[in-house]
Amino acid sequence: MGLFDERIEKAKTICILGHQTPDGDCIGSTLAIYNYIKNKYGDTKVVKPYLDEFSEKYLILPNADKISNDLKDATVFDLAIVVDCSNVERLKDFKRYFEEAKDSIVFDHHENNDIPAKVSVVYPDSIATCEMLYPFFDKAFIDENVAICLYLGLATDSGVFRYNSTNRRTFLMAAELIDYGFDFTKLLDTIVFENSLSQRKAQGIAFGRLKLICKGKVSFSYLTQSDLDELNIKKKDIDNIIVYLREMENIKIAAFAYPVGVDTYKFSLRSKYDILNVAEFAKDHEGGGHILAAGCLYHGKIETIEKIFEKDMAEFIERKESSK
Ligand SMILES: [Mn+2]
Repeated sequence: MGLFDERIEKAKTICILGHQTPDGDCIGSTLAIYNYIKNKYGDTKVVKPYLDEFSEKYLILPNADKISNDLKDATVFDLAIVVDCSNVERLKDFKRYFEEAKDSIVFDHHENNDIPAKVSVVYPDSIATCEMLYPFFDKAFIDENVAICLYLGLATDSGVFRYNSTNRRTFLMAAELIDYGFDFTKLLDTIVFENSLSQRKAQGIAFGRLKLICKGKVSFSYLTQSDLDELNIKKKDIDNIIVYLREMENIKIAAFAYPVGVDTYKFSLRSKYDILNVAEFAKDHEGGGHILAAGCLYHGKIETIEKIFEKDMAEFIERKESSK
């Protein structure tokens, strides 16, 4: 029995936690583990997945309705399993469940993971947390419900098998998973490609403001809180805008800013080149992430922040390009 099953075996109550504003890999990992434990142990274990609010489109995943955002559970869990999250602060208020738990294990592929879990399984070379998890599962208990969740994380974190981090292992795993027979076309249409009318309108506003900065090397746009209010759209519904900003010719980095508090903007960053490690940029601005995808914070009015960001980013690119 592997280290994962061993720890589950010993626990009667288990919580599963992931990073704030959970994405496909985070939700996929959470539910893959939930469904796996249910398959293997039935109702002999109490398993509670807790995540921040996420888009309803994820309800296509089996048992997504079991994920709770309740912060008042009095259970002190025997085991906390943390997925796809590099820092306890990114667990937001759910970190209490982690800190109180008697045992803990973290599965993550972010660089610089510093979660003080009893067992840390961190593979920065892995394309997705779902990819890392797969070999830890006892194959006898993987079914369609586990496979579809793992597939989602693998597909979303690889940009649907397009990012240059995609490799032979990614496709081999995808091939094994689709043999379980779920509808992967419907899955990706629902979660990745289809948009609501207000999402399209938000994209319209962001595209209207789109500009090239840093001598054409960076595509940049933003949405404000009043944009979100007017369209009655939530932050979780605008997380794909950065994807479109990245899909532009001749740029090296894409940046998209959106409000995360009063006069505080989160900048989502995507790089097209390894030498422009946006995680390194983000680390200097209250953020973090991966080489090609990261996020950071700026405080102030967007008109001011935009100029400061452009200056910081221009310096960063200059420094990196001159030292290569
Ligand atoms: Mn991930």
